[in-house]
Amino acid sequence: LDLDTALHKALERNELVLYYQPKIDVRTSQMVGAEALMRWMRDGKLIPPGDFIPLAEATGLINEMSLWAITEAARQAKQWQQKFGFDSSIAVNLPSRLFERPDLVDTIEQILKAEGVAPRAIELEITETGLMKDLQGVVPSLHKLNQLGIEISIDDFGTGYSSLAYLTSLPISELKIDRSFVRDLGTTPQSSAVVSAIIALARALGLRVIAEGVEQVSQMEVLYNLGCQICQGFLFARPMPPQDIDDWLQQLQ
Ligand code: G
Ligand code: G
Ligand code: NA
Ligand code: MN
Repeated sequence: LDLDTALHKALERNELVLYYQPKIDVRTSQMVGAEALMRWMRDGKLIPPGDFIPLAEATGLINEMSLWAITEAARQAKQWQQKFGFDSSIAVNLPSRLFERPDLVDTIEQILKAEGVAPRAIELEITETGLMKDLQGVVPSLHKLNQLGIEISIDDFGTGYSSLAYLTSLPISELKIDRSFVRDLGTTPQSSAVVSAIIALARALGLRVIAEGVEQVSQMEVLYNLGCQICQGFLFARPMPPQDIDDWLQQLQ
């Protein structure tokens, strides 16, 4: 079985699973959201996304997989709402090519209706590079998603080439500082300059800002001092199966 065929079957056979990584407000240490990250349970082994997402993107299967991820994340959000009163959102990664589907927004709206969750229960992450690659193609859908009440986060921010002027007109809610800048915080002065500029930009545009890939207390402290209070990374929690998030939510009660 080649990998492509196996991946098609994986989707049919429900072998894909979502792991969740908490987003933490460092002032309170509380979970204020989570990012859904795909895994493939293949023959009892958990395959990381790096080993199958690139192939799925190359073949186009990623579109179907992403719609599955939205459905699964919505179902999970509903369950956490009912069990724990969870009222923040789950972020799902969307590849930019999914925006080529003219029915994308309707499809997402229908998924959320069918799962019985409000649009704000789901947040969509799209990479800066993916966004800028096809701005004309993506922007109309972003506006429709925004009108529905679904928030958009720009992932890996700082690694692409955003037109800053254009950014002011986009219906986005969050900038997610790329982990490469976070990694170099404290070692190269340029990275704290970039992080500081992104935070200032977010402020000026009235957007939330979050840092990903936070692994060290020193990184968290620099981020906090520069004005970024929401962090995601191994320092707080790895991506984990939903049962483990239950424990986090239980503690909040
Ligand atoms: O979970 P992390 O461990 O290793 O993920 C590796 C890469 O795969 C990241 O770039 C992440 O954005 C991507 N990825 C993980 N889950 C999804 C998903 O559901 N959809 C898309 N498009 N990318 C994902
Ligand atoms: O931006 P993207 O969607 O690619 O981010 C998700 C990826 O980041 C996943 O592969 C996830 O496992 C990884 N990740 C999450 N926290 C950390 C961290 O603290 N350090 C590193 N190196 N990777 C992380
Ligand atoms: Na992401
Ligand atoms: Mn990212």
